[in-house]
Amino acid sequence: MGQDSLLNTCMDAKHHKAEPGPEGQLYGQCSLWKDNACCTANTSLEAHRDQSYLYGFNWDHCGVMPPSCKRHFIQDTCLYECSPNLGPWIDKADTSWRRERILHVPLCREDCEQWWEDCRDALTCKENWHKGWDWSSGTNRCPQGSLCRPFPAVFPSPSALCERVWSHSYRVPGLGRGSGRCIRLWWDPALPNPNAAVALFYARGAA
Ligand code: FOL
Repeated sequence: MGQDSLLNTCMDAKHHKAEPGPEGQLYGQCSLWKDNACCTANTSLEAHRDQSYLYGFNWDHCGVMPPSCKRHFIQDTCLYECSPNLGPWIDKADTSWRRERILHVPLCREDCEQWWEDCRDALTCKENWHKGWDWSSGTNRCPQGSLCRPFPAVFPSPSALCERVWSHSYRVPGLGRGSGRCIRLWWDPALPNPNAAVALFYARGAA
């Protein structure tokens, strides 16, 4: 694959647009991507809802997830649905609900550390949130035999959380935000998307 096809592209997944483009308004935390996005305005709104139509996923499967923690999962949803800069890490997926996935996106250390720290008081019953839930009620419930435990017991380190929760969508290579070599979940909304240059760097290496 040439480097151009890795840049400014959307994965072929459940809710992604065919091509990235400007969206006049994206909702809330997803507004960082409004200049160029793979998500529609409606997807950005749904990204902020509990048990949204996107995946019917229940963050509160072990009691209410603290808002300080939930905002990181919302931000992850925004990046996953909206980012046009994940091309170098798009991989085939053989699941019913998407043809492509992201694999081993190098997430900046600070973004992962803050996520883990802000989720210290949250509870979960599973390490991999992609598979193995009980969906019989229409939303994900903890499967029989899996107990709700504090996040630090399920995810002993920041990288354990970021790498394992979504089946290695991310890796955390220990690169800092300033390196220009890692993907950021958060940035100053007054600045342009810093991840475009990161994708360019990795697309060149992969070409
Ligand atoms: N964020 C990131 N960074 N990467 C992702 O891959 C990602 N994926 C989702 C949300 N945010 C993400 C989508 N989440 C199921 C569970 C979670 C989910 C999508 C679908 C689900 O239906 N799980 C079933 C198995 C379905 C199947 O594999 O066919 C289950 O057994 O629980």
